[in-house]
Amino acid sequence: MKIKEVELRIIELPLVRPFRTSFGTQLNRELLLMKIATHEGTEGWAECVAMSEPLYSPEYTFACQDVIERFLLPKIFEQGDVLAEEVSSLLKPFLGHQMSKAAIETALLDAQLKLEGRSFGSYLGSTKELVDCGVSVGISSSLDALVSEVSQYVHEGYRRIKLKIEPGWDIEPVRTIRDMWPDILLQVDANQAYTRSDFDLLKQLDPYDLLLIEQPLDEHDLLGHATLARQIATPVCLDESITSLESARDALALKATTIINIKPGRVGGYLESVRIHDLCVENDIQVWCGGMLETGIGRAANVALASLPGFTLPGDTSASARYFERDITDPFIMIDGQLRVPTKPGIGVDIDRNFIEDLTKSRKVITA
Ligand code: SMG
Ligand code: MG
Repeated sequence: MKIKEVELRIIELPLVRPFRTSFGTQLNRELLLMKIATHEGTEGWAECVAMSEPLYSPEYTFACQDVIERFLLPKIFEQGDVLAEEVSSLLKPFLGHQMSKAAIETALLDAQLKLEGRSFGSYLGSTKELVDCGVSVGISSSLDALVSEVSQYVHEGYRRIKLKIEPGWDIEPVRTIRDMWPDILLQVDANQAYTRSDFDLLKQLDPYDLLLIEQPLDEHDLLGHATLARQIATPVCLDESITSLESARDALALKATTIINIKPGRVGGYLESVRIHDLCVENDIQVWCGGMLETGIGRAANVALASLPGFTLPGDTSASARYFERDITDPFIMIDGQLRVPTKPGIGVDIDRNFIEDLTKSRKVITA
């Protein structure tokens, strides 16, 4: 592919309800959209999943725009003709910035697959037409509010509930939800909110038959996770700590994780995600697809990824209505707890350009 120009646009969409995690509360989803126009005549789209502040990971929207503009795109332009499959090795000299790199690789892949007339799912190795959906439930203002939110999701058909937890909001909410729904698939996510001195507390989650506990400790504390995993019955699942195939391999070897949450942005793209998926399949490790409050663009690609055979647990791939009143693509509608994998060429969604225009905070076009 030969890139003609790249459009970087920061948009902001209101969330249908505030989303509170152990690191903060979000009312809106600000994100960076990328559109790549190629000399071959196709257009590729991607969203960069970084948040507006460096709280989930070191990346944040404006820094992504900066690194993309200042370092990553010039390197790609220098290459002239470029394939999506070459992006990660071309950008390897620049350390970190996985979400920014993932956006470039994904937009190129979208453009490339549109030219080939091939869908994202078919290219990645999809084996399913439908994927099971879970939903991530933020920290609530009260147990009553939590019960009412979970109850709504259960009635809508979500096949798995994930509760965000933090010190002071853990055992009690889990007990409440487990007592009300004894059979539902239930898991928790701490986003690094605990320390090595909290193991006794986390052990108190053992009776509630949780599928897993996601990222209880600091992202760099693999040894702490391995120690915790030996002391509690709930399986430990890493999210923030897994930033590449190598880190996944290390975490598995150390037994710091027994299940992996794959988020394409966090690991540098969908191609690295497939490599991690393959590693997990070889080692009989369950995987599921994480979420970053994506719009329909990122969701479409995630749903395609989640349809690979190793994704055996429901993902944080919820319906558009879970996040936004109105999505920037044709909405993802959940039927019987599942989303349909797009089959049109590329990412395979129709983009609502007029709506994107209304949501735009800044726009920049960079010519190759
Ligand atoms: O996309 O449904 C979604 C959000 C899922 O909880 C979710 N993501 O740590 O897994 C996680 C968080 C990261 C984003 S929180 C703002
Ligand atoms: Mg998580």
